[in-house]
Amino acid sequence: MSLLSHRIGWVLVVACLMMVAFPSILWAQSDPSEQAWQKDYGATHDQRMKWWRDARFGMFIHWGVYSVPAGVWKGEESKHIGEWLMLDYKIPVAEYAALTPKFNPVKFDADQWVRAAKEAGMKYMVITAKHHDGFAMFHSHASPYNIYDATPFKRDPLKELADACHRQGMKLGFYYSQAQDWHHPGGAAAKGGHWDPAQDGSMDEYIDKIAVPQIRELLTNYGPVAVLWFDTPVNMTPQRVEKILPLLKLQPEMVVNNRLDKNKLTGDFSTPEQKIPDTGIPGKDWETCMTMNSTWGYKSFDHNWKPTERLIRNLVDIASKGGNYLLNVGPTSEGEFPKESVERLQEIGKWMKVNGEAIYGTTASPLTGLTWGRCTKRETPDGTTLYLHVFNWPGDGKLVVPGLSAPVESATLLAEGKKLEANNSAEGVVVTVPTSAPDAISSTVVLKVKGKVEAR
Ligand code: H79
Repeated sequence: MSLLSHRIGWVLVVACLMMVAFPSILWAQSDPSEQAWQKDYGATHDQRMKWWRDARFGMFIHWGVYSVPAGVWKGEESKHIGEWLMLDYKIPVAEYAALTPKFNPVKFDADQWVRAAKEAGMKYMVITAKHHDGFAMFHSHASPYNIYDATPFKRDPLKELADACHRQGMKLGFYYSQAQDWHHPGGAAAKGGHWDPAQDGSMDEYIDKIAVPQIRELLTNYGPVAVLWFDTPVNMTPQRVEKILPLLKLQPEMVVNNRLDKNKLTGDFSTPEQKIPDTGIPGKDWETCMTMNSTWGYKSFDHNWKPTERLIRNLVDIASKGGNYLLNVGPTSEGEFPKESVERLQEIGKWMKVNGEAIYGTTASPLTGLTWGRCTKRETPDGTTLYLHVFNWPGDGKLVVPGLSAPVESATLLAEGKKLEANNSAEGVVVTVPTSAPDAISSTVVLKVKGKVEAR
């Protein structure tokens, strides 16, 4: 009996040592879904997500052969998102494919795109490698329906972009429509299914012959891939998902979004589209993707541009809830960003140069319901820094942080480094601020307090 308990004791000691030496054991046990989809990964979810959580801001790029019609089909202006034109008008496969000779984006300059993202303060970019129209924006050997083989361009923009990202220190991700493919036989189609017999075929064969080899190409031929972004898992059965999962290990540091399978069992982060969740998504990493006008793929007549103020305040709002902002650009068929996007990126960049510290590497606000704006947080070994993002500058020169009782150490205006007076009071912390706002869109007050500040 005592021998048995002795043995059990040793087993426990060894188990504890294992958990200390290999904490991923604990992590894998605590999250069975992750254990299932990424067993044998070198890095854990938290390790792989570190840069992504610090980044907070990225660029989405929707670029494809749909930039040629640019939302117009046979003289009619489509009411819907530009990259859905083929489904929208049920364009036969051959007729849509006849657009490819007109796609010659000679003005494409990868370094210029990366520079525009970088100057806007974005830390990563995710570009459509293949959207639902099935057209690959890279030199694929799995299908000749790609920009290298099927257009006069005869270049591989993803290779050029990968090299430019590498040169400029930008993380690169690929969007890949794994399920919907309106060109290759067997690919899925949402909303009513196929409209051309050329689309009919076995989806399993499509997965084997197109999706799997193309994902392998993307994860093999372009250097480090930081993000893989799947979309619309129409008819993605567990068996089909199983064929794609092993490929993810080709990039063991990569993070993956949650749209590979219908049940969202895989993925490192959630993906609210065109909306910001009211209170973030507690306990989850998430990224809001959003357009600057009303379309992802370029539409020549979409002038519904969001003002820069909206875009900056969205970024702040998202950071205050612990999420990332993936802001879209839809380049033209000549290979250029629309000038409205360039202007906005530059304006955001100007703001980020001053206020970036209050965004990068911060976490969700412990304070909510702030009438004047938002808050982000950074914990330091000796206390907490709260970044107060003030949208509505107080006319009376008193900025009140209601309910905050942690002892104030200092308050400064981030823009000028100017020291401000701040005091604890019965209603919370009161900061005395200049009468006019340093920035009409959002000004940052840096408030250092003692100890931790937890959400109430
Ligand atoms: O890639 C972008 C979109 O094309 C894709 N996800 C982002 C990132 C996306 N997939 N689905 N949706 C967006 C929403 C689908 C809307 C639709 Fe429709 C409503 C599809 C069919 C009906 C709009 C209206 C497009 C065609 C008709």
